[in-house]
Formats: sequence, structure tokens, C-alpha cells
Amino acid sequence: MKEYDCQQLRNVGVLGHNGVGKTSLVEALLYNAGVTSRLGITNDGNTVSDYDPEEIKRKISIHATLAPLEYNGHKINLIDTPGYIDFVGEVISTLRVVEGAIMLFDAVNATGVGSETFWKQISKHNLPRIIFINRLDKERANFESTVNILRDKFGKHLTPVMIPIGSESGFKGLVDIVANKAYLFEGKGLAECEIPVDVADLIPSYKEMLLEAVAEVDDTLLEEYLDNKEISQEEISQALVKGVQEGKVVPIFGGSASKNLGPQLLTEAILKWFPHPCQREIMGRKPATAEPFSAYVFKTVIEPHMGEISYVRIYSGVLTSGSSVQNLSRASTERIGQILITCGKTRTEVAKASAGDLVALPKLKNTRTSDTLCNTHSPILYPEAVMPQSTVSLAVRPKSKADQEKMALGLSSFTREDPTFKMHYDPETKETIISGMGDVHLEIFLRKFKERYGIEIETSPPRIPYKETIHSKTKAQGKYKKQTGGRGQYGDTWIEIEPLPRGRGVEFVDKIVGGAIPRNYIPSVEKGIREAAEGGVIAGYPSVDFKVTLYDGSYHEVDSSDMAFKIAGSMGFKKAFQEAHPVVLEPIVRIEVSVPPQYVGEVVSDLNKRHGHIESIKEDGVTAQVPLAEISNYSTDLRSFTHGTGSYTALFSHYQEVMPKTQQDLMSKYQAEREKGGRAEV
Ligand SMILES: Nc1nc2c(ncn2[C@@H]2O[C@H](COP(=O)(O)OP(=O)(O)OP(=O)(O)O)[C@@H](O)[C@H]2O)c(=O)[nH]1
Ligand SMILES: [Mg+2]
Repeated sequence: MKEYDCQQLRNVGVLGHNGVGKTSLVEALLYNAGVTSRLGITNDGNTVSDYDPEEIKRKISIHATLAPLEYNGHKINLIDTPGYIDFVGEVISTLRVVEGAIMLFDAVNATGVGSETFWKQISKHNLPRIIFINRLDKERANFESTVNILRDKFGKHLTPVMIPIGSESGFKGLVDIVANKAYLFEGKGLAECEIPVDVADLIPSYKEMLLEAVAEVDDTLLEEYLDNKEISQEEISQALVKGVQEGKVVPIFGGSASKNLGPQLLTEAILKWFPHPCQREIMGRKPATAEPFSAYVFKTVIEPHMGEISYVRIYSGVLTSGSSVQNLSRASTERIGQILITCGKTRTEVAKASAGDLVALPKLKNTRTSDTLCNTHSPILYPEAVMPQSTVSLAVRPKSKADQEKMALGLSSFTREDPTFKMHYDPETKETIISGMGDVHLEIFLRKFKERYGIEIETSPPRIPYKETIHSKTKAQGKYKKQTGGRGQYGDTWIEIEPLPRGRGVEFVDKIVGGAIPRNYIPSVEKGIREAAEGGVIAGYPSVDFKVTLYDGSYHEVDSSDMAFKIAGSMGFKKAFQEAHPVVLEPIVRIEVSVPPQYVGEVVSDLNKRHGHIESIKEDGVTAQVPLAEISNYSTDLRSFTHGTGSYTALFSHYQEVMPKTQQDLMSKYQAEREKGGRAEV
């Protein structure tokens, strides 16, 4: 591949809900440009961008995949993104490094799961976009109604620039309403033809939409439009370029990606309407080749024989192989070995790469996704991509205890690869927790993990960090006495236990007077009590929010010891705790659910079923307090009953008593575990 100036580059993300045809569209664009010699098919597992074995097996895209093509003296770096919402992190990383987005919609069913999320993300990144209404060859495909649905939903600045000739299986060409030209598809190419009469009848109403949209681009056009003056083809073309780049116009195309009907006209549009990468200055750094080198890592892939491969967007300067650069995010230096241009799994080595381009760097030592690489003398740090909060968690442990350390290392290497994959150790439940964007995300992770490290991981839902406390004040004696021949054991304590407000933990007060217990044994009593509290009394969870006062006791000159007083303290504490009306507390989270208005009612009734306390109901969302234990599977459930349109955040709020039935269940479970000699033996 030859070298390109920044002006000759375009970086384009291809987005849309799952299965809408993104991979097929990229496949068609590559084929038309001569990158490939046949059209791959997702179901056959032979497309350029779905090359990972997991993608081939599942017939879905999982990774954002770079696929460049050369056309008319330009290079277009396409990035095919996954539509499955579990991989939204890939989409967000992609949007960080492109200048334009092609968003696909389905001509049979325009409201696909995730579409709105992606649309919002493109808006958040302020990117120009083109819509491609796909599957026009399918039965019940309807271009016109899809256009209307999209315009109602996203605004009147969406406007068709092409209209289809023929429909469903008879779909065979497009009329370009800006240039007033008609084309029939002929393999990779197009044959110009007369505008068919039935399509000609439709042109005026579509043209009206177009004029209305471009009139908003500048005031002169608006005046001309309002005065009913003729707006020339030239004026429309210019206004389209400006309008698309400023986000004021979103042109709509149509076609069939898998049959390669329509993509022919898209390549030209990308060059014409999307800005080149050096049009935008970032953080005061000019996006020019003459500037010092800087780049942002938007993706990391770990491959069996290659190790880590970092995909970077070069923002400024030139990167040459053999040079040293700084990783400002990790305060380390990296030596650049190979520089690769990748198209799916095909890789070509180049000696250098320049501002605006997207390239892959294998085998960097200490660099992860979202890091900045830069010239050692001209430091710059680009902001990291903001990823959504993870929604699904699992507790993980290796099947064999010996693999514990290896597992921890492996997990942390995955977090380097995927910024939406998180892990942490929860000291309260003593579990290693992994979190991700959905069930499929974690499922794929577990399989990859096993493949890469050969370690079997067992999973379970994370334990709920319940706690125990008491309701009333009580006194109890703890006496430990063993006097059978030789030296015995003797410790005797009297304590009073009383509740404290939430969050106060465990307080110990020593009120021993007159030497009822010698001073040196008192710390042992306290230790015995604290350890017993930590292990839990009624259900095996830490006991909190109470005060213990040690006020009396007795000792034996010979038989008393630290150990005897520790045991006595613990015995007295357990007895007192059980008599002080113990209760189990559970964490309550404050949940904020966002959904389209039609689902608000369902969200409320669902949260009620989960014992939620509704705080507020808005047109497009609900806020509630709900027990953590009730929402362990909420992400999947919400997604399913809102057809993928709902999202939520949940933050810890406070601890609250569980219902009597839950308490009974937890206590019985603890009892059963103890009898089995399980974890309750703490
Ligand atoms: N009839 C018809 N089928 C299509 C069209 N585009 C894609 N398909 C089929 O739809 C299925 C999914 O296509 P993909 O291109 O993999 O969809 P995708 O958007 O990349 O899917 P994800 O990446 O998993 O979100 C495949 O079986 C394609 O052959 C189209 O225009 N017409
Ligand atoms: Mg795909």
C-alpha cells in the first residue's frame, strides 16, 4: 500500500444494531475496491472483518476490525464494529479515532436493539454521519416508511439523497436525486440509465426534504428556499458537504449490503462528505506530519503467536520503525518494532506511518488500550475514552487452588485488552469479581481465558455482602473452664451488648474495676469478641453496629491465660448477640433506569416486584431504592423487556434489614453449611 497524505485519508466507523449488515457492507466496499476477489459471507465465516474463531463460530462481530481500502488516490480506513450491545466498548473506542460514521438501519424493521445507544454515542463524539438503509432486497423492505420512522425519531435533518429503483427482490438500482442521475447495479459497478417513470413521480417529495434540510446549512440558502427561488445543483452539493461535516445534514442511502447492491455509490460519498483526519486540531496539537509524533491506542488484541498488538491512531507527526517513543500514560518508553497495516487478519509491514492513519504495533512492552504514545521531547496526553459502567458481575475462582496467582495475572492482562472488562477483589465477601457489559461478554471472556491460559475457572453470582446486627440491649456471661488434672483453662467474662446507629461498626468498652479480670487479659477478651463478630453469629456475615461493654468477670491464679479469656469473650459475645434480637442487614442500591416512555410503566411494576421503593418517575426514567440481591440479573432482564433500549446505573446507598423470610433462609443455609463443615467455620 502506498503512502498517503492526510488529505487523502478517511477514517470511518461502520455502526448499527446487531445483524443489520455492517460486516457485509464492509465486505462489499472492500470487494468493489479490489481489496478482495470475492464477497465473503458472515454465515460462511469467510468475511474479512469477522476472522476471530469466536466470531466465526457465533456468526456475529465481537471486535472492531480495521479494513482499509484504496480508491481514486485515497485510502479509506473502515472500522467494522460489533452491533451486539455487550461490545459497545469497541464502538466507543472506534468513535474516538474516526472522522465519520456510517450508521445502518434495517429496511424491514428500523428499530433495532442498540440503535439509539449508537446514535447517541455518535452525537456525543460530534461526528458527521451517513445513514445506509440496508436489506432493501428483502421481502417487506420499505424505504419510504423507514425514512419516515428515522426522520420522526432523529429529526428532519435526515434526508435521502438516493431513492431505490425497484423493491424487494426486484430492487436493482438507485436514483441520485442531487445529480438527477439513475444507475442500475452491474456487479461491482454501475450502469447509468434513464430515470424510470414511477421513480420520477417520487422525486419531488424527496427533493423537498433535501432542500428543507440543506436550507438550514446557511442563511442565504434559507432565504432562497423561503422565497421559493431555484437552488442550483452546485449549491446543494456544496451545502451537503458543509451540512454533513457540521452535523446539520444526515444524508440517507439505501441498498443491500450482502448482495452488493448500493455500496458502489457509498465510497464516493465517503470521500466527498467526510472530513479528512487532519481537519481537526486536538488539544492544541496540529494534526500535521511536520509536528512531533503523538498517537492514541484505541484497541489491544492478544493473539496466540503474535502476543499483544496495539492499534493506534496517529494524531500528529510520523512514526518510524526502530524509533523510541514515550508512553505518557504509564511513564515508560517503548521501542517501535514493526509497524503493520492490517486488513482483517492480513498484515503488511511498513517502515513508517503518518498523522491521520490507523496502524497496528505488535509487541509493545507496557502499553494498554486508551494510552497515549508520543515523541519523547514533546509530551502530550490524550484523554481516555469514557466507557459505560459494567453491568454484569461474576465471582471467579480457579478450579485448582494452585492456579490462583496465574488467574490473577491473566485477569489483569484482559483488563489491558478491553477497557469494559473489570476485575477487583471484594474484601467483604473475599471473592475475586469480574464485571463486563453483559452475559455474552463474560461468556466469551471465560472461553478465551481457558484457551489462553489453560486454567479452568469456576463462576458463581457474587455473594451479597450481608451483615448482622442487633435490636436490643442484653447482658451475658462467657465462661470457659477446663479443669481436669494438670494445668487447666479458666476465663470468665460478663458483657453488656447494645445497638449502635448504622455505620458505627463494633465498639468495645472496658469497664472492669477492682481487678475482676487482670488488665493483661482484657485485650484478649476484646480480640475474642472482634473475631467472633467478624465471622458472624446467626448467618455467617460480619456483625456490626453495636457496643460491647466488658463490666465484670473472674480469673484463676494458675489456669487463666490469654487463650482462655479470648474464648470466654467470644462465647459471651455469641450468647449475648443471639439474645439481643439479631437481624440480618442487606445492601440497598439506588438505581436510575432510563427507558423510552412506553416502558416506564413496566419498569415500575418490575421494580415493585423486586421490593424496590420508587423514588421518582419521569417521562423517560425511574429512580428507586432496591435491594442489591434483587438486581443481580437486572441488566439482562431490563434489556430483554425493553428490547435493548433500557439502561441503568446502580450505586450503593445504605444497609437495611432483610425481610423475615429472607433472614430465615439465610440462617438455615448457614446452619446447613456449618453442618457440612463448609465456609462457616471461619
Ligand atoms: N437479504 C439480505 N441479507 C443481508 C443483508 N445484509 C446482511 N445480510 C445478512 O444478514 C446477516 C448478518 O449480516 P452481517 O453483515 O454479519 O451483520 P452485522 O451487522 O455485521 O452483524 P453484527 O456485527 O453481529 O452486529 C448475514 O447472514 C448477512 O448475509 C442485505 O442487505 N440483505
Ligand atoms: Mg458484523
